[in-house]
Amino acid sequence: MLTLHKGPAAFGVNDISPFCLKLETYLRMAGVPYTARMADFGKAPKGKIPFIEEDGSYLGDSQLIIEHLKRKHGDTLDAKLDAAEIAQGHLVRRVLEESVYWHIIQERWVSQEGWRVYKPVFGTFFPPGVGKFVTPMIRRGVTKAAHTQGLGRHRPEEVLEMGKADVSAVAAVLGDKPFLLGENPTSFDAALYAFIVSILAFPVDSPLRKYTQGQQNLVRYCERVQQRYFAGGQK
Ligand SMILES: N[C@@H](CCC(=O)N[C@@H](CS)C(=O)NCC(=O)O)C(=O)O
Repeated sequence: MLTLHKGPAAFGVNDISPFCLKLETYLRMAGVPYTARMADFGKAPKGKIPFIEEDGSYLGDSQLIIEHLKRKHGDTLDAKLDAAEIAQGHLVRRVLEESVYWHIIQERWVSQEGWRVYKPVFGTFFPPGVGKFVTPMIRRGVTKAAHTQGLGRHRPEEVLEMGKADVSAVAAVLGDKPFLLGENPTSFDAALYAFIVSILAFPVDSPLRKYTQGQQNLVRYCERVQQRYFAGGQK
């Protein structure tokens, strides 16, 4: 049995980490049995979450884990995709993971209002009493990382325009299809759901969240995926 090491559920979704939520969504879409537990970063092979444990071995990185699971269990979700569809899915996934992710970081870690809401939830990673002391230090590190990545150097109105451009591009690719690439879910939907719902669910009324709420196809898509794969409740 596979053990998924993940973050806590919050804000009505199964994980505060979009990468953990992506992997958990994939596991559910592909029908891979698993048990879930709160991650201990000390055991993370790459120092990040999610990671999995199988027969005493640990593997990190959501995408490397998905590739491993495809090899092990077969690839029912993506088997029928042609090269152009795989390329389109890949591009959307990379926009979500490499760009939209940093907007989520801005909203939760850098913004004062976001941090006020996020801090106590993130603090649940740590034993009682410890979170209060370590989270400000971690916040300084994350804010520095946002600066190094580049998004953190821009003015708020510039950041917003960049975020809106990403969200509207993703919304345009989805269009009115039930799933990103057509009638059926593929592995790329795990990323689409995880990153967009992470913007929608975070309960701070930021301009980017309001903009995303205005993309009705994305909102309905997240509701559909949540209903189909997470209606049984959170792990
Ligand atoms: N490429 C990795 C990214 C995972 C990632 O960035 N996870 C974040 C949480 S959402 C993390 O563990 N950050 C801790 C750190 O960067 O030290 C994946 O796909 O799993």
